[in-house]
Order: sequence, then structure tokens, then C-alpha cells
Amino acid sequence: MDVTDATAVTAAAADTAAAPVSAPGRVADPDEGISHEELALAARNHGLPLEALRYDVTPPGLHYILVHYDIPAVDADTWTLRIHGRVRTPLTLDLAALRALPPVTHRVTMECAGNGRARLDPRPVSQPWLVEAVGTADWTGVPLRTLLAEAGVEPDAVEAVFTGADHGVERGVEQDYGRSLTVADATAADPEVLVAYEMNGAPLPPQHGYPLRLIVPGWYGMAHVKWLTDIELTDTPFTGFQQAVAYRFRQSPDDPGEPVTRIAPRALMIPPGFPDFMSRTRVVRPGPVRLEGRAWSGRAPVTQVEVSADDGVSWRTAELAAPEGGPWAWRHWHAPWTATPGRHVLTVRATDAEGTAQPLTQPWNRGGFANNEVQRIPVVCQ
Ligand SMILES: Nc1nc2c(c(=O)[nH]1)N[C@H]1C(S)=C(S)[C@@H](COP(=O)(O)O)O[C@H]1N2
Ligand SMILES: [Mo]
Repeated sequence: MDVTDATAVTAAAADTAAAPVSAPGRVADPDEGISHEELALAARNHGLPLEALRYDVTPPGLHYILVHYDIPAVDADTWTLRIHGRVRTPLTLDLAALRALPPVTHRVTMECAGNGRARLDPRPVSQPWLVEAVGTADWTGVPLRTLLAEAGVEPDAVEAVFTGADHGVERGVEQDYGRSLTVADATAADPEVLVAYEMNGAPLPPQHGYPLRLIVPGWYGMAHVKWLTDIELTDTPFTGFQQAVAYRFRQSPDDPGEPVTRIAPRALMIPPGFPDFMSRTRVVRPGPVRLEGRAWSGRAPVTQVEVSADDGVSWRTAELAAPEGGPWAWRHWHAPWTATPGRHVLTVRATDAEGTAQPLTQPWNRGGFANNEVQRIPVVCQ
């Protein structure tokens, strides 16, 4: 065997060895059920129990979680955040230095871009969310623009690249989780990006990014980099996996796609009555039932919420509460309904100031991103 053959054999062996570890992204075959792999992801990355929509601020442990790889082992005593690249003064800040700066708190509703994915047909094979990948928290930290002003962003910088301490392999690409924002988005006054060290007044829990994470109000979850260790200002756009390959709206594998950014409008309802353990079908008694839930959009304020008790044939306007939590938090809504014996399908839809209402049919793309098709709740009144 000559050298060329040996190289070919080694490459083939490496391919065979790598293939089962990290397969390409794919869409499920027609009628293909949820796999053990998807179940394993669903068990690690839990959603918000929908009855927890009753709280303005999601209590600890009930906020959804999405972790691509493992929650990293962290030593807070030696943790530093490095700010470098196209800056005049590179900075290395420990947690005490960050906590010494004036703190800011923003109430932010965060939603995973893949929320709703498991209801799509055909189903993109990934974390199989139904509708519950959402939560709202009070995040406290230092405005990113304060830190970037301190470091002095060079005029030729175009992006800030954020890297987390977690490491894994995804569709064949080994990586530290990383995402970028343009300098304009990273330094905007509104929405103001935070380097956060507290969630709901307590240190970040391990699964939510302890000891530091980015908070990008109005944006889908993937932008809120957890376990943040490094911010690099670059003079070229970031081409990392989570920016250039994942989180793009694609109709086919070779479609370059548009980037996923801000949260599309959505309303969710607290399932009324009580559930059947297995099917989750709801049972309500005949008579008045209060329908309520939350509505949000990361693009523009929610202007209207409507409910339907006949699967979207007829709609009534719900009462929308004032935006007490600020512009980046969900709003409470409620509407009365008189239940009559029989089966009903309840649904709700939000419209925002950009005039976009939630669709009744699926907005399909290969990643299953930003699919804000309305929630449907089958109810039996008896
Ligand atoms: N470092 C790092 N940051 C990350 C992720 C991750 O896997 N690693 N997941 C992202 C995704 S896809 C989402 S939806 C949010 C989820 O944040 P939460 O778990 O605090 O709700 O974190 C984002 N930040
Ligand atoms: Mo996500």
C-alpha cells in the first residue's frame, strides 16, 4: 500500500468513526415517530409547565432550559471575562470587578427559536419543543455598552463575538458555543444588552449560565450566550457554526438562508380545567371559564390578543394588561368563555404593532425556527 492509499484508508476510517457521533441535520421521514435521541434532548431541556404562565416572573426551576452540550464545570473564584480584539484597551474582568459596576435589571421574556418545532410536518429532527420553550426573568448585570465603552471599540470593528465555556460537537463541527451581534446591536441603548450575573435577584443557576451570560432583549434564545468567558471585537462578520450554519431560515440544505433574530409574536393560554394524566386532554365544567395567559413579541409591542373556542373559525378580542414589566416582557391577557357540554378546541393569537398576527398554519423551515403557529387546546366539557 502506498502513502496515498494509507491516507485514504485513514480518512475513510475517520469518517466511519465520526459519522455516528455527529450526523448532519435532517428532517424526519413521513410518519417517523419521536426517537430516543429526541426524547433524551427533551428530558434534558425542559419547557415551562403551561400553568406557570400565571406568574409575571417565572419562578426558579420553571423557566425553560436549552443547553446544546453539557453544563460546564465552573470555578467562580477564577472566572474572568476577556474583552479583546478591535478595542483600544483589552480588559480582563473578574466577577468582583463586574459586580462593582452600577447594576441594571431588565425583565425579559426569552423563547427558544425552535419552539413549536415538534408540531411541524415534516418534523425537523432536533430538540422537540411543542409550545413551551419560554420564560420570563428579571436579569441583573452590567450593560454591555458600558463595558465596550470602557474597552474603546475601534472604528473598524463590525461585530462582537461572544463565546461560552461549554464545548461540544454538532453536525460534525467541534466548537465552543459562540454567537455574534453587530457593534450597533451590541451597543444600542434600547434594547440594552446585558452581561448578567443574577436571575430573579439570585446568582444565575448553573443551567442558566452561572456565573455570567448575555441577555439580548427581544431576541430568540440562541443570542443569549451562557457561561460567557470571551468577547472579541472583529473587523469581519463571524462565521461560526451557531451563526452561519445553525439558526438560519432555510427551505433546503443548500439554501444560505436568512439569520434568525427577533422573537415573532405569540400568545399562549393556561390550559383551563384539569388534565388527563396521559393525553393531557382538558376537562372543564359547563358554565363560565376564565381563559388567560401571556402574549409577547420581540419585534414590536403586542397590540391585540384574540381567542377562539371553535378552532379559529370565530374570534373574540381578549383584555390585554398594561405592559407593567417593561417593553421586553410578556403581557397578561384574559377573556371570559361560557363552556357548553361537548368537545371544543381553544386557541389564541397575538398581533403586534408591525401588524403581524400569528398564523393558523405552520410557517415551515428546515430548522423549525420561529414557527409561531397558534396553540390548540382540545377541551372536553362535561
Ligand atoms: N453557551 C451557551 N449559551 C447558550 C446555549 C448553549 O447551549 N450554550 N443555548 C442557547 C439557546 S438555543 C437558548 S434557547 C438559550 C436558553 O437559555 P435558558 O436555558 O437560560 O432558558 O440559551 C442560549 N445560550
Ligand atoms: Mo434555543
